[in-house]
Amino acid sequence: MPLIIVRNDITHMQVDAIVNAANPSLLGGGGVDGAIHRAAGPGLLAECRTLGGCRVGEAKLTGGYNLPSRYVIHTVGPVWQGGSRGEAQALAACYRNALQLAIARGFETVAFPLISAGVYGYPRAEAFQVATGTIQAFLQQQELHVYLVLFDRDSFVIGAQRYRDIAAYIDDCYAGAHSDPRAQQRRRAALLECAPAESAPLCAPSAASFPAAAAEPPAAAYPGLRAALRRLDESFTQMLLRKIDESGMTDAQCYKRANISRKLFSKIRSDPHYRPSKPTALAFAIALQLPLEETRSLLAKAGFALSHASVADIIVEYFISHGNYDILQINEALFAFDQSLLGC
Ligand code: AR6
Repeated sequence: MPLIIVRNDITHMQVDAIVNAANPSLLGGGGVDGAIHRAAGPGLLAECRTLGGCRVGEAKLTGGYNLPSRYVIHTVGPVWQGGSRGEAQALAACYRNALQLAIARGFETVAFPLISAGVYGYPRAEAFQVATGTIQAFLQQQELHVYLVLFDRDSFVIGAQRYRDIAAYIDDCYAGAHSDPRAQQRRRAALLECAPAESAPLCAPSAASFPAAAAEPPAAAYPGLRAALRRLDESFTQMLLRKIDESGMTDAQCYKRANISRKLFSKIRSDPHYRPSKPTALAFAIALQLPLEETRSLLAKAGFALSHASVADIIVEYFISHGNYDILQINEALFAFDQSLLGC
């Protein structure tokens, strides 16, 4: 189900199918079309000649030849003519038809470029909105991993104003976290006091610091341990399932909002002691619209914290504190600041 935005050359994507932003002849061209034909080799052009072209908004399938992807879905985006000539509908049709073709062929992973946003002149921010909106709507009904592959490093995905706001928020948080020189001195002094006198490697315990192989089960060797283990706090999985029930959402609504695949969610649900990655735990906090304190509690269940030493954490905190729980927008911001995305 997830939509994943990545910065890459689409010809390097190892997926079931990459999508080509072609022209109606399907006989090659510049931009991503040229790159795909170069990487696939002459077999691709030979197969394209048999297809009889492709109309705007339609999608046709070929093999991937020398590409790492098994197939190529060719689609033709609209040429930008000012926006009032049905461009948005035509562009949305490109994504929908390519996605339907992928589902019909049983594909699990598909990668799209930003169709029409190059030679065809569609304004990039608007092309991006059509792409993400159409893919998201499709993924509400279908299970598929969709990559939106952006070639250029660009803040357009979140808009200049929001980019500036988040950058300012990050600056403030960093300033807050790093502007107390006395605290910094105390931390340094504490670190120096703990430093080993000799040049023993930090954090690498010597063999002698491990107890010899236990003759009896560990819990029996430490009185009270078994009882303490029975009093374990609510686990991540337990808290997650409780929060889903309290929210009134179904499981499927929750994992879809979290941009998490059904497979991963099933794994988490069936294991009371599952340890998710931090992006996964955060994605659920966002899907459940947890306020900051509860987000911290859910993260703590998985052994993580929200830290002002992490740009990604500050960005997530920015969105939560602004009451914005749209995971796509959060991921767009993380992408714009070169951070790992939530969910997946
Ligand atoms: N990987 C990912 N994205 C890429 C790559 C790449 N290797 N190369 C370019 N892009 P365009 P269009 C991005 O012009 O606007 C061709 O001549 C690029 O930065 O390839 O639909 C066809 O034959 C941009 O964001 O496609 C048609 O005549 C996006 O891909 C015409 O161009 C689309 O740019 C189609 O124009």
